[in-house]
Amino acid sequence: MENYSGENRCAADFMDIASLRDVQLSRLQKIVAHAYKNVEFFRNRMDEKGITPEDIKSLTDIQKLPFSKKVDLRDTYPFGLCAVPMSEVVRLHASSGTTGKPIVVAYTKEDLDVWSEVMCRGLAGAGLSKNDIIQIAYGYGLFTGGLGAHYGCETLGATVVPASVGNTRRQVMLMRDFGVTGICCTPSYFLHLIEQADIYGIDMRELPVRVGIFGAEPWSQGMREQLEKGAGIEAFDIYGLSEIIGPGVAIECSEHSGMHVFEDHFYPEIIDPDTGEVLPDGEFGELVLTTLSKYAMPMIRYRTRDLTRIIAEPCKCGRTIRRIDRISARSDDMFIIRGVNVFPSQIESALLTVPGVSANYLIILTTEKGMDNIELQVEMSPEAFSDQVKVLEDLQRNISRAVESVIGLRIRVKLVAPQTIARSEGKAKRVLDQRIKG
Ligand code: DLL
Repeated sequence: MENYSGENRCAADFMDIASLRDVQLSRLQKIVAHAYKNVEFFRNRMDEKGITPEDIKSLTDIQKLPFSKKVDLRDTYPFGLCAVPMSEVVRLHASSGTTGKPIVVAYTKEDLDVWSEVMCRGLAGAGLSKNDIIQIAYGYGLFTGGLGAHYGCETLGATVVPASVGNTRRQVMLMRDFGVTGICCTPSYFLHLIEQADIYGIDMRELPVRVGIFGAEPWSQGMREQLEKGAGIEAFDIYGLSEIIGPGVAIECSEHSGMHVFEDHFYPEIIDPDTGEVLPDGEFGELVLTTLSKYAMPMIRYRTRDLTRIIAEPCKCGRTIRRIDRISARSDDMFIIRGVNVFPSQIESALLTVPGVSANYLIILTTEKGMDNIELQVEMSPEAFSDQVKVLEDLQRNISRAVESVIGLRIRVKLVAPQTIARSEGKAKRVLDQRIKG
């Protein structure tokens, strides 16, 4: 990769701000012209607003451009947003979503190079190098996690173990036998790996694994502590989405105070999700991303639905690219219960402040006598597992209080024995909505 020194640093991450803004503007102008010329959807939307690519004279002019959304990808399924002929497309990925048709994303050879570059920069910033053996336990296939991490690790020059998801016993065996030093998977799956290793008599803390690259789903600080303590590793949060490129849009550095956005390739904005108004750096809202250098399927001002804020203050690591805060929630994940807006991530954060619980939980929404109810099923950690009623009651009360203090609603807590809540190999399913609709 150009400018990658092999010592955890890539010059592009440390560019002076004025040069970075120049790079962003010239890339933005080029990509908007490309999208306008080659994608009917973007041309129509811009024409409706009376905007032409020539109107983009400064970075703030991006605000004149129309937003795009997931529904636009669905409506143009499968290739309606492609900006190059199919002969230039070398890869397709798709994200299943919860309803209807998947959304499809396409890459040229150069787009794949950009993806590999950002992943490589991120992995290097997390302290990984060509001397590491990295196991990839994100799914390979249409999901972007596996292949995205794979190409990044290869660009870094690391030794890749392309394990994909599943077969947990074999995953643990490979980690031990190959002397794996880095692992990429969802945080919930890594928690499962730690637990299973324990059952097979392997203490993950004694294995050489020292770095975990975890993303694809929201996870809390409490979860980080469980993963780091349980495996003796340093955990890094990585963010991305298929529509923009896949994993590698942003990742933590070793300061762990937000994720650096590779903003020479992905331009971030935060908007008020209700009004669409652009918010100043530091304010929480919906993340909007524009791809500055992806040519097969450029995305202009894509509304991610992910809620966060931009951290513009300089990071201690010296990288000049700005950070985003941990994704606190996805606006689609929010549920409304008795008139109160609740995000699953709020429940996880509160839950994991209580000692003696594991990060395996399930939120079950039901209707009882016409009223919405939340039941929180929580697995106890094996150490805290007890048959003493008093101990269990205390724990239940502590969890209930901790959650109530955050969401303002009384919830029912049901403690369940270790290993009873179904594990997921990819993104964990945290909410079961069994409410009667209508
Ligand atoms: O999940 C890409 C990815 C793979 C990211 C591996 C990181 C690691 P999608 O399946 O399209 O792509 O889902 C994207 O997942 O809009 C967020 O809501 C959520 N998400 C991804 N990373 C994080 C994270 C991949 N670190 C959607 N924290 C995004 C919270 C995340 N949510």
